[in-house]
Parts: sequence; C-alpha cells; structure tokens
Amino acid sequence: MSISRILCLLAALALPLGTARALTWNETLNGDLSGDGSSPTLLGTLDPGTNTISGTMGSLGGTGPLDADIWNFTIASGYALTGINLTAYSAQSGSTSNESFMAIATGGSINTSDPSNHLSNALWGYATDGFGNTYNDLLALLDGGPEFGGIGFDGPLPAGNYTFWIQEGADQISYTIDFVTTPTAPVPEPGGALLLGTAGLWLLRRRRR
Ligand SMILES: [Ca+2]
Ligand SMILES: [Ca+2]
Repeated sequence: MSISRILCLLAALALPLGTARALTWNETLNGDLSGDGSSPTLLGTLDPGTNTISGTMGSLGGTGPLDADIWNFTIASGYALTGINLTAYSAQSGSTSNESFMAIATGGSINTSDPSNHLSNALWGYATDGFGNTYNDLLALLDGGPEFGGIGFDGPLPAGNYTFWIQEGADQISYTIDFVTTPTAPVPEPGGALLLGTAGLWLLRRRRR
C-alpha cells in the first residue's frame, strides 16, 4: 500500500471522528460585526466547547465614529452557555482602566436604546474583576447584573437564541471573547478515537514490513 493511499485512508477514518470544529469570528478575516441591534451578525449555532470572537470596537482615537459589535448565536438543545470569557482586552489609548458596555438579550435582536428587555447588561474591561492569569469572567458580571435595567438571569444560559452587544464610547478596544458551551448531560465515551488509534497502528505496522 502506497504512503498516499495510507494517508487517504487515515484521513477518511479521521473525518467523522475528528475533534469538534471550533466556531470563530475574527473581524480581520471575517469583517466588522454588525452595529445594528435589529440586524446582528448571525454566527449560527455555537460549537461544543470554545467559540472565539475577536475584533475591535469603540471609537478610533476617542473621537471617530462609534463602532458597536453585535452578534446573534444559538445554543443547541442539550447544551448550555457556561462561560463568556474575556481572554484579551486592550485600549488604543493604552489605558488599563477602561470600562466598556455589554448586554445580552434573548431572540434575534437587541434594543440599543432601551435596556428593559435585556436579559442583562454590565460594564466590563481589563480591570473590572481583576484580569488574572486566565480570563475575565463576563458571564459572572452579566449574572450579577443587570446594571442598567433589564430582566436578570441565573447562569448558565440554557439552549436558545441570543443576541450579544458590546460597545465602548471613548476609546478603541481590541478584544477576544470565548463563548463556552457545555453538554447539560454526560456525553458517552467516544469509541472512535480508539478505533482510529488501532487502525493507525495497524497501517504503521504494515508500512514497516
Ligand atoms: Ca468591530
Ligand atoms: Ca461593528
């Protein structure tokens, strides 16, 4: 069996067994996220595990046009949103004391002028709850809100459709936020990894003969 045939076979075996694809939106590659609360960027259903959104928002130089970033996502049935983790936050001005705004609402839109239907909202930033070695826990900040009127919730957030809005007024912020989804019931042990390992070993042994 040729090496290319072996690689093809391994790839075929690996495809259905591969680890979960991670959803990402990087504004540098995928474009600016919507600034319209009634027409957010649709990210679709979040993948199991970590889904990463990164970009810039706020006001270039503190005086430029305001860039809001607003996106819509779905938490699949059988999963919950267990983390909104800020893993990077930097201000164009170099300030480490900025506090930006964030809000979350259920459904396909969010009202950017009236917070009463927000599930929650809160201020967040580099120093809001002490930017430690791992991340800044935005879900906990929202769970502790709303700070500016709204409904309130006790996390984690269940399966459903949500719209998330972040905004800064007086600075431009570069951010990376991880949305983490976790199964609400234990997942059966996958037998696939073992199968792939066995098949791979068998092919390797054949190759060495
Ligand atoms: Ca943006
Ligand atoms: Ca935007």
